[in-house]
Amino acid sequence: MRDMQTAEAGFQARIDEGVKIEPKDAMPDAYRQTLVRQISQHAHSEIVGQLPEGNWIGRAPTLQRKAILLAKVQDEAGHGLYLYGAAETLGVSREALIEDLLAGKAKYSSIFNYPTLTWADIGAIGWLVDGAAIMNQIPLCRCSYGPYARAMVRICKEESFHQRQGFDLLLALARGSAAQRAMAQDALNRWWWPSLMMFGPPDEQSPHTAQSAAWKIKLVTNDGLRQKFVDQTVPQAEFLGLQVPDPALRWNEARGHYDFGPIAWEEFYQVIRGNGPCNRDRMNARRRAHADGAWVREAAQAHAAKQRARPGAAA
Ligand code: BYC
Repeated sequence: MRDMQTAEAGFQARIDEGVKIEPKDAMPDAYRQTLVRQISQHAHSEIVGQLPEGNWIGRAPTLQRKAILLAKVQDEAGHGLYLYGAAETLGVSREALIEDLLAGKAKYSSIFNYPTLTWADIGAIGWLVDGAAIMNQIPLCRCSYGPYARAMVRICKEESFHQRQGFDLLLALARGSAAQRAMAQDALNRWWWPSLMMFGPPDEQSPHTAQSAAWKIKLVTNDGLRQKFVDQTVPQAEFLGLQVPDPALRWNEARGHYDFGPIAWEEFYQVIRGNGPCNRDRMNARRRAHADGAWVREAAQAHAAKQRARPGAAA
């Protein structure tokens, strides 16, 4: 018992000094489990996150927009793969993580349980959802676990392109006809509050924040990031000429931040319990895609096995 306490104190001291933890280093089991939980949820979010946008690839209004959207959705698949790779360095298998997702045991981001009803929603996802994702992920580039922090560097670069393409799409609509402006406004109305929920529950209701902050997995709290996101995004909405759907939103000179209205946390908890508008559709689509891809996985494994069995192949 005393040995364990000494080991944990030693581990915490390394974290406090800013040392990066690497896969072969000793680490408390709870640290490992927290990372597996967070990184795998993050990976699942990237994979499920392809569905709402993928829904519009065949309906993009121009060839250029279609090429951009296709590239963005492919990037999200790549992010999922880097993140599953980062989780595997903690001793879990990708297959087991994916099984947990398909069995409905693992979470993915609440935001992907909302529908994409119009083309403007693609702009709103890029601008708001990727914007919120970057806000959360920039600090993760400095988190204590080396493979996660390094995966985040590339992901953040790509998310930054995603955010800009979303803003550019909405700018085109905002400068277009009255009907296009109305479509952009309607998308902002529907995506604003779910985007604020992406940062997770308020700090005082967040069971994991205190420990994750001590381990430098979380460098900024849920509420801290949410406030930064509001402060950054409101002037962008003004530039677009769109109205943020919050009558309580106002600049607070004394705080140097925007004040904003109450978030409907009951909706958030319903969504993460599986009762959002699209939870069932998303999981059914994922399960179907996984089953349809079985032959590709088998072929890839058979090819790898054949390569390994070649005379002269490295043992
Ligand atoms: N949705 O104590 P808390 C993207 C859960 S995708 C669902 O604050 P934590 C993109 C939380 O898991 C963006 N569940 O937890 C892709 C916990 O439940 P469990 C994904 C949520 O972990 C495609 C419980 O609520 N980004 O970039 O300290 C296209 C209590 O919460 C949510 C990441 O995953 C939610 N929104 O903090 C476009 C970033 N929020 O596990 C974009 C990495 C909370 O005890 N993750 N919960 O059952 C994180 O930074 C943290 O995990 C969170 C939550 C801030 C999300």
